[in-house]
Amino acid sequence: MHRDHRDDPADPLTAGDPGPPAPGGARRALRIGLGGPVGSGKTATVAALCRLLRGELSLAVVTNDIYTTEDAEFLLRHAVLAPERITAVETGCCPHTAIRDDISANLEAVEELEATVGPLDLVLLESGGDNLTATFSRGLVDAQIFVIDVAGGDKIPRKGGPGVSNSDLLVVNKTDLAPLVGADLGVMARDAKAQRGALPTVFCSLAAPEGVAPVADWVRERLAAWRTA
Ligand SMILES: Nc1nc2c(ncn2[C@@H]2O[C@H](COP(=O)(O)OP(=O)(O)OP(=O)(O)O)[C@@H](O)[C@H]2O)c(=O)[nH]1
Ligand SMILES: [Mg+2]
Repeated sequence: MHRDHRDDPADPLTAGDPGPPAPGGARRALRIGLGGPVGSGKTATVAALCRLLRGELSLAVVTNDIYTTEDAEFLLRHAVLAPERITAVETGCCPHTAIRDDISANLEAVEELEATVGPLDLVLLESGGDNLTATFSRGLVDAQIFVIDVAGGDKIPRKGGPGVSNSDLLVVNKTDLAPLVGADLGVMARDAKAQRGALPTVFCSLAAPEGVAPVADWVRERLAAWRTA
């Protein structure tokens, strides 16, 4: 018999998960995961989202790095949020293990943030940079963004994988570099559509002012839907 893993309090995937929200999404913050290959622009996206949304939302961030806390330090150095709103998880293992298989350290980090700086509207969780197969457990995040970049080659959407094909939002970043690396954005758009069907894809350059705007618009839409769920 099929069972929703959220039903099982002993399930290691969801231990500590507060479960679905109360009507109006008031019980806890919306959790959005950002995954994608090394260097595609996940931290840059988190930083830009924080700068754009911090005036309108109560935000917090959890970063994951394998051996360091470098991404959290970057966000702290650039003061994108107050320091108490940024937590680093040092995974010490393959990044996708900590976001998919044993999510306890990340869940603990989110719950600690909710307890210390809450109530929060939104928690962004950045995965360590990984390959095309990384995905977040649905017990950890409510929605996931997969960030790729044009410098990896315009073949990446065609190669598929769960992040490219099934993420709730595919971000194709660094469009400013397309002419320099010979990436055809039209090909990337066509292949992304073929892999994703109706799921949304946005193209952006975080090197441009307000370049994160299409991602922020999508986050606002998700949050509005969460609040009325
Ligand atoms: N030209 C250009 N550079 C970018 C853009 N977005 C990010 N970068 C640069 O790309 C590099 C990697 O960006 P990060 O945000 O650290 O990438 P990441 O995905 O978080 O990397 P890991 O966490 O190490 O996997 C940095 O030097 C950024 O400044 C963009 O749109 N255009
Ligand atoms: Mg990063």
